[in-house]
Amino acid sequence: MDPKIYDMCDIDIAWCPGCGNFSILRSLKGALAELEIPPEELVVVTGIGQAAKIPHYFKTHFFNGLHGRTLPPATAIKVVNPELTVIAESGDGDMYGEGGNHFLHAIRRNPDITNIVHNNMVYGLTKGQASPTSQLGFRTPVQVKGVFLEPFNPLSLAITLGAPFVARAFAGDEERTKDILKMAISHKGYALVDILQHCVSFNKVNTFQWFKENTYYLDDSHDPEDRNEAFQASLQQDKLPLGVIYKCTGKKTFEENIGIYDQDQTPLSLRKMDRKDALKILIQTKS
Ligand SMILES: Cc1ncc(C[n+]2csc(CCOP(=O)(O)OP(=O)(O)O)c2C)c(N)n1
Ligand code: SF4
Ligand SMILES: [Mg+2]
Repeated sequence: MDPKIYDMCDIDIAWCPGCGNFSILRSLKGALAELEIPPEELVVVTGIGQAAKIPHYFKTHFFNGLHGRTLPPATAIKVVNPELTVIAESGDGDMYGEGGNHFLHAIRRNPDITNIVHNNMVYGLTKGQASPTSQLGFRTPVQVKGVFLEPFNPLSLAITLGAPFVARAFAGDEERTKDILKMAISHKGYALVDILQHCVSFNKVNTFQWFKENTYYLDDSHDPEDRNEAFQASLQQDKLPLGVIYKCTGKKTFEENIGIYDQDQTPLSLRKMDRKDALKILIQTKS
C-alpha cells in the first residue's frame, strides 16, 4: 500500500518547521501502509498538545479528546470495535503527567491497542514548562532553578506493570522508527512506543544532536523476552537504549478477559439491543 493513501490535501500544519513530529508522522504513515491497514480500519485517539494534533494531519478516523484522557476512549473504542486498529497517541505531558493514572491502569488492563508517545521532555503546546520526563536541571520560565525531580521512566514502569510490548524509538531515525511501530501495531495486546522527539522551539537541551549522541540501538545480544534483562535496559540513563526493550506473547487482552466475544464474535458496536434489555442485563449481572 502506498503511504500517500493517508495524505490529506490542503492542510495547514501548525507544527514548527524542524519539529520531530513531522518525522513521526511520516514513520507512522509508512508503518500503516506496509501493514496494509487502510484509513477506514484505523482509529487514532489523542489528548491535547502538539503531538495530539497528529490525526488532524492524515487521513484516519480519530477522536481528539481531553488533556490526559487518551487511553480510556481508546480502550473503549477497541472493546466495541475489535476489528479496528486502535492507536492511542499523545505527548509525554499528556500521557505520563495529566494522564498518568490512566497510563498505569491501561497497562494493567492490556487492551489490544498501540500507545505512541512523542517524548520531547517538555510541554510544547503551552510554551515550554517542564514535563514528567524533563531531565534533572532543565530550566524553564517556571522551573527557574532547574527541575529537581527525578524524571519519570515510562519504560521501566510499563515493564513492571506487565505491558507485553515496550519499545523506545528516536524521531530522527524515520526508517527504524517505522520498523518499531510496525512491530508494536502487529503485537497483540497493549504496546508502548516511547519516541524521543526533538522540540526545536522549547527544548534547547535535548536537541536532535543530543538524542543522536545519547542513544544507541540494542543489538542481538539483548534478549527482549528476558524480563529482568529488559528491566535493566530500561533503567540505563548514561546512554538511552533504542529498539524493542521487552516483549512477550500469550497475555490475555482486556477484550478477552471481559468475555464479551466468547460466544458471539459480532462487534459490540453492531449488536442490536434496546435500552430496556441492556438495563435488564446490567441489573441481572449485578444481582
Ligand atoms: C486539564 C488540563 N490541564 C492543562 C492543560 C493545558 N495544557 C494543554 S497541552 C499541555 C501540555 C502538553 O504537553 P505534552 O503532552 O508533552 O505535548 P507536546 O505539546 O509537548 O507535544 C498542557 C499543560 C489542559 N488543556 N487541560
Ligand atoms: S513547540 Fe516544539 S513540539 Fe511543538 S510544534 Fe514546535 S517544535 Fe514541535
Ligand atoms: Mg511534550
